Amino acid sequence: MRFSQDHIRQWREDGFCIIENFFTKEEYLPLLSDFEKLYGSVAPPPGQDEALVVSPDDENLRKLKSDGFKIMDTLPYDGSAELNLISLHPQLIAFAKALLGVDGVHMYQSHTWAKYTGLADYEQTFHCDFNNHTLTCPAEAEELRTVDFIFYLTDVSTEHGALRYVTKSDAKEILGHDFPVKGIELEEHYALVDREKTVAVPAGSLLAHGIDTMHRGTNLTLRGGRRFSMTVGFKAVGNDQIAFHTWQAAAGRPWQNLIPHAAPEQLACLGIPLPGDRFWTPRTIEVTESRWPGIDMEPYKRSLIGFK
Ligand SMILES: O=C(O)CCC(=O)C(=O)O
Ligand SMILES: [Fe+2]
Repeated sequence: MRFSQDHIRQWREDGFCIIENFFTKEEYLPLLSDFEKLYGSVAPPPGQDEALVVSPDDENLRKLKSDGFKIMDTLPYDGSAELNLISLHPQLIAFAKALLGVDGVHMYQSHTWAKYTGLADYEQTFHCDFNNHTLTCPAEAEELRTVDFIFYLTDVSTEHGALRYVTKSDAKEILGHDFPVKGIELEEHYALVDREKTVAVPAGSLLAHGIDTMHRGTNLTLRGGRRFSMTVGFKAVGNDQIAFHTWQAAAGRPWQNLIPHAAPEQLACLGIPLPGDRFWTPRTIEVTESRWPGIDMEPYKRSLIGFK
């Protein structure tokens, strides 16, 4: 296991926990060439790769903010099987289950995100992420919460747009409540900044938080700097309150980069029933096998044997 009881306790109490070097070099280094292929062409050229200085009344500000979200993709990725499988890494799944205290999880979000110095304004005010994950509010019951992972494929220093956060107890003390729907006044924002912690970590590190935590993105300031990360969300199986992507939303997406390479436990996180589920019959196995050439249906077939 790459996590401990102490990490789980920290996540529950503070809302955040960081595990440095969660992924090995062998796991994250190959993904750098995927990121280069996907985003290398948008990297600002010399001369435009310096810290962006924008004032709050810059009329371009809205565009510069939205530009920051452009250099992102959603699973399945137009890249290697390794890139497609990293957000379903068995240790990530195990950690999500342990944090939520459940036996089964679904992955409901998986993004790549490349940030470059000078490309966009990544500076954010303190916020919680629940607005686009639920129509109600963050849950209190442990198993109904969400696990939102961010992991980094490049080293992150304060000059690489390190995420800042405030622990739940500090946020409550400063704001006088833990009622995230209220929004943050500028004065409160600066009080949170005074108490913030910085996620400056080596490549391969993992940050776990939830949709009820106060955090913010910041600008990259190092000339020619880049920050490659992935954002991955898990919820308990059957938690219909939480959603982000609909994996089935469009035909023709590059699932062949993932499905034939994944184990049943990884596919189950996308909603594909585990072997032994009553969905699987000789016919559904045959049709699924011809839809996804190369998929290993043996475990599903073996689970049928008892049926016959
Ligand atoms: O990328 C980051 O460091 C944080 C971004 C963030 O919090 C957001 O976009 O909601
Ligand atoms: Fe956020």
